[in-house]
Amino acid sequence: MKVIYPGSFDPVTFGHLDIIERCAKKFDKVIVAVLNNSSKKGVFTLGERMELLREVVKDYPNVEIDTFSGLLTEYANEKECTTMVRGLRAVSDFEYEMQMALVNRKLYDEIETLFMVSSGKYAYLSSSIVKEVAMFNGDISCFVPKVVEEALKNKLKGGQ
Ligand code: COD
Repeated sequence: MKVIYPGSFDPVTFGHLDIIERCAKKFDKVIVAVLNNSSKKGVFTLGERMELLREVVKDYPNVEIDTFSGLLTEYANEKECTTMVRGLRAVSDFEYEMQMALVNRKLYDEIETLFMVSSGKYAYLSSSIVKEVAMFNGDISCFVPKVVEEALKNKLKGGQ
């Protein structure tokens, strides 16, 4: 079975990676689909986010890094894949995730969203928290892979 794991990944954290690794073990193919959103400027460019993801999943041959713009349901249709995976950290994620799953199914009735519960040790982790800690020179080594830590430090040094 093939699944799509969509998101912003700005940048990828150990929380995302945990979901990707668990999916790679359960499914034949995992497409990590990075949103290309020209109206919302992230810290990392689309190319940088994809490059970091490629680096951290390089040991998983069944994981592909791709990008999409516009509606996720249209992308899913193009990819002939009707199963989405989303991570659930806390009750606070649930409302947004439920809304998104229902809207997606309304747009494309074959779409199913599978929720994977976060590993307890990453349940507090988000890309935004990591960026905030890094901005104040906090230690982010337990939140993101080394390559992401370095890329984020370089970004912030460059004043971007
Ligand atoms: N542990 C477990 N899961 C985690 C963790 C963690 N620590 N951190 C993040 N996750 C999960 C998130 O819950 C999410 O499932 C996934 O990882 C990606 O997270 P983000 O934050 O990188 O990505 P999002 O949530 O911003 O992605 C939103 C989309 C880009 C998927 C969404 O906006 C979208 O599909 N946009 C396209 C337009 C569209 O189709 N809209 C209609 C749908 S409502």
